[in-house]
Amino acid sequence: MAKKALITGIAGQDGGHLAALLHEKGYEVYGVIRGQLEASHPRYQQVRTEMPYANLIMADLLDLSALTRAMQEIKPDEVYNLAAISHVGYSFRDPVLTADVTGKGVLNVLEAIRLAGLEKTTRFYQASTSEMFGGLEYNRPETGYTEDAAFHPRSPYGVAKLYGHWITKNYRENYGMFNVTGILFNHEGERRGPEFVTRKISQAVARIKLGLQESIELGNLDAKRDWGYAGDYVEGMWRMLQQDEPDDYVLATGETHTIREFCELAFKEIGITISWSGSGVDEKGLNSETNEVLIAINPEFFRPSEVDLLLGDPTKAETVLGWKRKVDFPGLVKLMVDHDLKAESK
Ligand code: NAP
Ligand code: G4F
Repeated sequence: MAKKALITGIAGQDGGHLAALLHEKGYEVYGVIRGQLEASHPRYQQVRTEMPYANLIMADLLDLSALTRAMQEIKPDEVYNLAAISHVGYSFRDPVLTADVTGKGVLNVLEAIRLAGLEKTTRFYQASTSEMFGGLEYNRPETGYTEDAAFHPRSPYGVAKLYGHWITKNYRENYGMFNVTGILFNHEGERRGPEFVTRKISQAVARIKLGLQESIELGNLDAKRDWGYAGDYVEGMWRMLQQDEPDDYVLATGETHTIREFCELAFKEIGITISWSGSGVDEKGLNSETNEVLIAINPEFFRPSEVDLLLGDPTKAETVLGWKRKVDFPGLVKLMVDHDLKAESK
């Protein structure tokens, strides 16, 4: 009998990669999406076209009754809780909704599993995040954050995720549930939402090359992130649920790069070298041959508090799970720009 997997947030970046992976592995794939499952709704249409094999269920993470019904009907072997308000910048603007969905939503999914009487049989994955660490100087290990590093979230999103992280571990201890947390560092790719910085840059670079846009406005160029490829990371999620015992794992590359470096590499893909001039909000990224302004700073994209540096140590995942990322940083930038050049040419 095929195993059944239920993915909340199947319409998101990771949801799409994970659904494809599980389908390939022979799972019956179920996905939770918001909305009314109207055939005419563009979001529904898109998911339907991309994942014709997936069984879609309408439910909101805020709706315990809908989640419980889904658990009772499907009786999934594995639940991957990927749904969240996941944009850090947005979480400062809507902290209450972020707490409800990204924090308490996790409790709703765990309770739905228990109410359906599946707490001894269903395995649960929680999408925890490197944002929980906060990147502050005092808690920053030189070789990267491990599973045991101290947390100090710097955004309403990070705080909500920390609740989700601990309630997942708490239910593991209280009820003996097979609950794992994946503390994932940033992962990107061709499915990344355009509101995140890497995709914003790769789309802009493609559009600039095609003459559809003149320049791009960004916020903090000096923040550093440990960026991997989402396709590699969903493999790690699956491996976590196949172990004999539930545990917590960091997935990361062990390298960190600035937004500035991402810009430089992305423009290099279309044959442009960026030279920088000015500082602070007046800094500009220029085409080094023509002096045309391609990158400008807009303080609108600054955050009230920033995570300056994220660097993860994936040693545990590599040794215990046998997981290893395949795509490196230049490979990731190239993959995204190539994809957007094709997409924007259509
Ligand atoms: P994403 O693209 O933003 O996807 C999140 C999904 O959650 C979206 O499809 C969204 O639905 C859904 N959602 C939001 N609110 C909901 C609600 N109230 N009820 C039901 N569904 C709801 O995020 P992602 O990049 O795939 O990340 C997956 C998970 O990993 C998230 O929990 C994120 O916080 C976490 N994470 C991501 C990264 C990363 O670098 N990508 C790193 C660490 C952790 P709509 O499509 O309808 O908006
Ligand atoms: O791409 P970002 O919005 O991702 P961020 O904040 O690191 O969060 C992502 O990764 C987390 C894991 O560490 C996930 F938990 C979370 O769900 C999400 O997937 O911003 C990255 C950096 C930040 O320092 C931001 O200030 O880029 C900086 N940045 C500079 N200009 C910008 C922009 N970010 C965005 N979104 N837009 C800009 O114009």
